[in-house]
Amino acid sequence: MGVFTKPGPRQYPHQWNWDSAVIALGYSHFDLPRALDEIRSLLKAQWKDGMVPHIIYHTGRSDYFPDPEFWQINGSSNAPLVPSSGLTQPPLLASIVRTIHARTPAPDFIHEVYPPLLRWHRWFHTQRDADGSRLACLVHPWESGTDDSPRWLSAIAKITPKDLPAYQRRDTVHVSGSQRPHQEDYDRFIHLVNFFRTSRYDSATLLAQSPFLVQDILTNSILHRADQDLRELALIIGEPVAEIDGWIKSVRSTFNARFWNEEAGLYYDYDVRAGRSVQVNTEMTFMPLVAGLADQTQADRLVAAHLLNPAEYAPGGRVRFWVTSVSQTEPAWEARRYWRGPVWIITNWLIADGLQRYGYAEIAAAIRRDSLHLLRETGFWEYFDASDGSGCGSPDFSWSAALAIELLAGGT
Ligand code: 2M8
Repeated sequence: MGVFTKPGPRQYPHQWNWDSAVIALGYSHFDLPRALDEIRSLLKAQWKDGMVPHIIYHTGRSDYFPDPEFWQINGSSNAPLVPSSGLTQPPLLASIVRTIHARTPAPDFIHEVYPPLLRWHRWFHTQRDADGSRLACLVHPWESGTDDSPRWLSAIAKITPKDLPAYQRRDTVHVSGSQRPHQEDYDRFIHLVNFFRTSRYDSATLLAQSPFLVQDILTNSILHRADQDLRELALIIGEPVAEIDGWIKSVRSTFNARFWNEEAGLYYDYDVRAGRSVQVNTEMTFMPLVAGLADQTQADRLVAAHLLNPAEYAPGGRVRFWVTSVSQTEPAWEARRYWRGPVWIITNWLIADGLQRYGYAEIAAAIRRDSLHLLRETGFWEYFDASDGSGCGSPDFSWSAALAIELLAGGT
């Protein structure tokens, strides 16, 4: 679209946060200026408090719902000039910027984007810190990037939608409803947005009162890895690192106590509102490997007992391809409903990266091979049925294409 790239031509006609980070990585292989522009247009919508929003509507309304007006972000004094959503998404960006710079040095660009990146990370570690741990909280399943995951079912089941604004769902126009969230869950998503806009997106109110408040292993792993990459960017341009070191130290000292379940040998999300661990086995359990947050014994258990188990994740039983997004042992597992079981190229890429760090190069290679096989045989789909490899969701999906380039170039 000139300065930004749609995740999918019809289903997702605006700019999305973590999609754009990955898309920029794809562009960087053949058009560096275009990659940097993608990142610039994402940061252009940064809120005054530092949040980088999850959807940016550079081109105004479309047939996507929620439309820009629905968010009512002007109720907040922090809103940017560009229309955006009032939520964020997993902060992959600092890591992507570091990777791009490592391949093709772009020091002026680092000078340009370091301050907004630092402010975004600071926002996560302060405005979304519910307990002084520096772990980030999410207030909506959309912020997790995996909104339909069964890991959110117990938390959203407690939400009873009330006084819902009139709205017309559009996500089932271009993609079959059987591959999209259930209607009762969608109503809960809208109930939450309605609460946030009434609260004028005030962070303190959200932390105190949002009916959905979780500490999530995907976001916190990505953030912790991104903090380490942000630190490297700071050193490149001679900026102080003490504040970042404080976040890194604090998260390292609390992450395992909060998320690791010794009995199951799995990482679980934590429902802050309910004050308990969410004992649902999804592929997010492997994400702490991306950030170096597991010790080798934990990593070995995750791999031997879970990743290699055909009853859970390994190809061989019901699934033929790495890595089903949810363990097949979960009652909510579904082959084709999004974030309930299908294979996603973005999470495959992240898991392979984590495995490589812990000495599992062969399994990492198998996951990358399966990813490329699915893309080659089926096309650039948004997600794939792990049992037969067929494509689901949006066709011509941008991060699938971007990661095909990255994987073919041998990137990890
Ligand atoms: C999906 O989420 C959007 C809402 O943000 C949707 O369902 O309409 C998720 O897969 C999310 O991770 C992704 O960023 C977005 C665009 O690809 O689609």
